[in-house]
Amino acid sequence: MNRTSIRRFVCALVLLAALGGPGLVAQLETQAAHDARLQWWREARFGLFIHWGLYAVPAGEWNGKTNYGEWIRNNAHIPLPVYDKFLSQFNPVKFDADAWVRMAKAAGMKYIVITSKHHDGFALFDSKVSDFDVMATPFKRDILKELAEACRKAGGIRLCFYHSIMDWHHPDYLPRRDWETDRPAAGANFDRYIQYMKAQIKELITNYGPIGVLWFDGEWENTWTEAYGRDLYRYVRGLQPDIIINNRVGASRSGMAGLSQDKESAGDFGTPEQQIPATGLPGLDWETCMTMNDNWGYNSRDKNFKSVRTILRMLADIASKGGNYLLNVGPTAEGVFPPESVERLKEIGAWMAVNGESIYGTQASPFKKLDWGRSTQKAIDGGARLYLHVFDWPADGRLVVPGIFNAPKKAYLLADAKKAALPVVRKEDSLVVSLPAAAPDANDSVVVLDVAGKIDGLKVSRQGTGLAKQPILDTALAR
Ligand code: H79
Repeated sequence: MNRTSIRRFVCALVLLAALGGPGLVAQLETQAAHDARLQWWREARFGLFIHWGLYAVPAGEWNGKTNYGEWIRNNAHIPLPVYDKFLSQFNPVKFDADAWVRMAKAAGMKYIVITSKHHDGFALFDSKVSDFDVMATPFKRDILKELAEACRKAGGIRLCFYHSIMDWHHPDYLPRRDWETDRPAAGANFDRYIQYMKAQIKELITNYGPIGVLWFDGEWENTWTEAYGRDLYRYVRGLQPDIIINNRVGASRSGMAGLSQDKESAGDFGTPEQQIPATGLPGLDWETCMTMNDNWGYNSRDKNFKSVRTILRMLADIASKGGNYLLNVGPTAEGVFPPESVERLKEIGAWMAVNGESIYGTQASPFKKLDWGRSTQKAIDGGARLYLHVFDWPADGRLVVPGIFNAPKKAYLLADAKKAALPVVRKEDSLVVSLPAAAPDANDSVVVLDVAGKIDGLKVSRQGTGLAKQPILDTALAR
């Protein structure tokens, strides 16, 4: 075997291991029960991530350096007693849970994942087992309670929590940061830390539930094991049987690609971070989480926001590969979303209002590659409906859909309320749709193509090749 084929072989092995079955999950439920539990999440496709906590107070700046985010305590080596002072400065008087939920819903998002606790250990809720919580700030309002209320009132959107396993604040958490000389580890007891974490999780599920997803993170330190992960997974499912839990509950994630390597590992879905898998991952549930600029937590200087075009094309790309998109906002210490985020959410919502049907409840593309964009699909009566996401509107007005052997039934623009038929002809193994001269949307125009029977194309969605070295941003998306 040459180098390339060895690499391919290893990739295939990794993929097979990942596809090998749900392991722990299979012990707890049948495939049908599993599918029923994940159904809302698979259909949702688009969610809002919110990173909010004490780190919003310094807003990315410490001792003249301005490139910090939610990791500021660790990266700027801020001693605990100094960081604790942010407690008295956290007073987000402009926080309006209803407004946040309204913005997420208007953007077409179906769930919100907010940091109940990030690595710094600060709880955004009223925790009876911790003094390092929002009730110890001048704000003294249970933020998660207000969000849970707002979601319940609004309907159609699920509240979910991000909860960090790693904790830089709790005395029993181990290991200490290697730069921390003022916090001796003597006397710390990691099992006692786990009891504390479980107590907080019980509060989250009992007082704010039912919740959609419990999204763990910070599982990579050597104190956390797969056995702890399996135990935690069972514990959480025991508290709320229909909850969904990400794969970072366990200890077998492979780096930022976010997919579990061990088929026995705990967790319901993979979590690629700041990247989109190069291809679809048949049989795997996954969600790409991504920042809108370069930081998760609020950084007042970070103006490197992705364009609406990039975000929308990423959403289509991810859906075309069978994944979800969890897009982040980092609110300010006053309690508002940065204006750049508000603006983008609005524009995304305008596109979703017209084209949401091409995202929600869709399946991965049947095509290997589409030069002009991406596709998603849905089963319909007697056939399949293809949603052709056209990024590059063909100058000659001919949209070539390659490698499809089904008979065409009807084509129209999703933006056309009248659904006026677009002519479709067969040319060898392609269908060719005749398009109007102007694209209805400069970022992503969706053409609906209904065909008879199941799609005879590839069963695997591919766009790009290989799982290794996945690009953070497929540059074609940003063109
Ligand atoms: O909450 C946001 C970030 O603060 C958090 N995850 C998102 C959702 C995050 N924590 N760390 N990182 C992101 C980057 C950390 C990467 C590493 Fe590793 C941890 C490199 C080595 C240890 C993860 C585990 C990647 C490889 C192994």
